[in-house]
Amino acid sequence: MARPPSPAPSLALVCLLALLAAAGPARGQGLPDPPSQETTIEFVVGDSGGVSPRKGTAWKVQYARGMHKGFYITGAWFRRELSEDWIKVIHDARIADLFVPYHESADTRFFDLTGFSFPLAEVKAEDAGANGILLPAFEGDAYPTVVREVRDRGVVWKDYANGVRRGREMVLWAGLQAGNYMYLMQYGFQDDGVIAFRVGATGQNLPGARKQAHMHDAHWRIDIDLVDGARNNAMLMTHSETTAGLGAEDDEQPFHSGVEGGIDWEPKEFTMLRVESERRNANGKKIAYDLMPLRQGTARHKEDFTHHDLWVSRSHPERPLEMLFANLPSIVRDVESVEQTDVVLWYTSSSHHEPRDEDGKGNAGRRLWYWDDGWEGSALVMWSGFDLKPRNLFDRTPFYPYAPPTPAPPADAEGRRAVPGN
Ligand SMILES: [Cu+2]
Repeated sequence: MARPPSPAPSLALVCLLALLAAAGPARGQGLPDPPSQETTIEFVVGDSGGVSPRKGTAWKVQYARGMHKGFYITGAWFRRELSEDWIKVIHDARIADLFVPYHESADTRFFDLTGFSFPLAEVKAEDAGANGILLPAFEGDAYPTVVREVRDRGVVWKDYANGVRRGREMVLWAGLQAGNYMYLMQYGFQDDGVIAFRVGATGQNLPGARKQAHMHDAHWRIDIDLVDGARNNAMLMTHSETTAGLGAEDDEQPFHSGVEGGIDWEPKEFTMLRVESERRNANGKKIAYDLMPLRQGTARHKEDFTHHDLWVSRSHPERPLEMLFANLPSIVRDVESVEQTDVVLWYTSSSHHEPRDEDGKGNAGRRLWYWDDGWEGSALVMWSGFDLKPRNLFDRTPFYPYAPPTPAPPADAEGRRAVPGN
């Protein structure tokens, strides 16, 4: 049972947050928006799967940190095969805001990204773990803030004929030091072309409201540029099935009748967004990516930018308010086309934080001021996010050891070839 915060802790909280916000960007972090950096990874076919001359896949990723932006992606390109050219997937992908409304106090509704000047936290060897490295500090920064890990992500296929393959991913992450709280901003670039977008909420519960339940809404903005970013189509995928019959249908339609807008995620429809390019794979199918939600629940608050879960808009980098999630209802008001153009996907993923004793303990640590509760402990990380999953990007199962193609039979003098079975 949560209790309403008393006036005194609220005042202390405001003072603490103001101090933290003021102290934030100066400490060890120089430029407000240092230049992007780049990292690459090659996932080689190796022993378990693949036929010569297939060598493997690769990612090239550009990333940055910035004021009111946290840690974000400024470009991502994928190679289906090491000998092929890069295929562009992402122009810019970021958390546009972190909105944290508390359940019981009307004035405790934080915009943790755009409302404060929170810095990225320093990372050390113990952050990186056994399979990680610290990426070089951004220009002007006194310490590194980004970890790059190469993780085993478990089995990606297993079948009766050709054994099994374990997948890998390159994970880039950084912590946004949001006052008492910490957000892990994480992007996983997988060997099969999937990008896993995750935000983890951890750190110390709010001083003055340690036990008060609240929502951590991550508002994502994905400017996808698939192959040719100026010519992408936004589609809506739905599934329909009732308990009255045995059949079911799946439908693909232009998103929101082909124009900007916001829609709701419907659990029984398996709602997802699809972005199609004009380029086709070897089977003649359009190369696309699906935005696949991973959800524990759907947050709705008074604020109108929380009234839908999935939005699509047209990219307008020249408009300064274009990056603000809270401005989305205005951004889509002119209902521009989202067909054959540069589209932006917006998605909200939420973690509902109901405090528990595992989050920490009062009267356990040093008191910072007279009425301080002497809190010690850290809320265990809670994740939310989504996947961007390729569709018909490959011509066949990645890393599967298909047999080499059967050589064509010799042609006769007229150029005719014998057809097997005839
Ligand atoms: Cu929380």
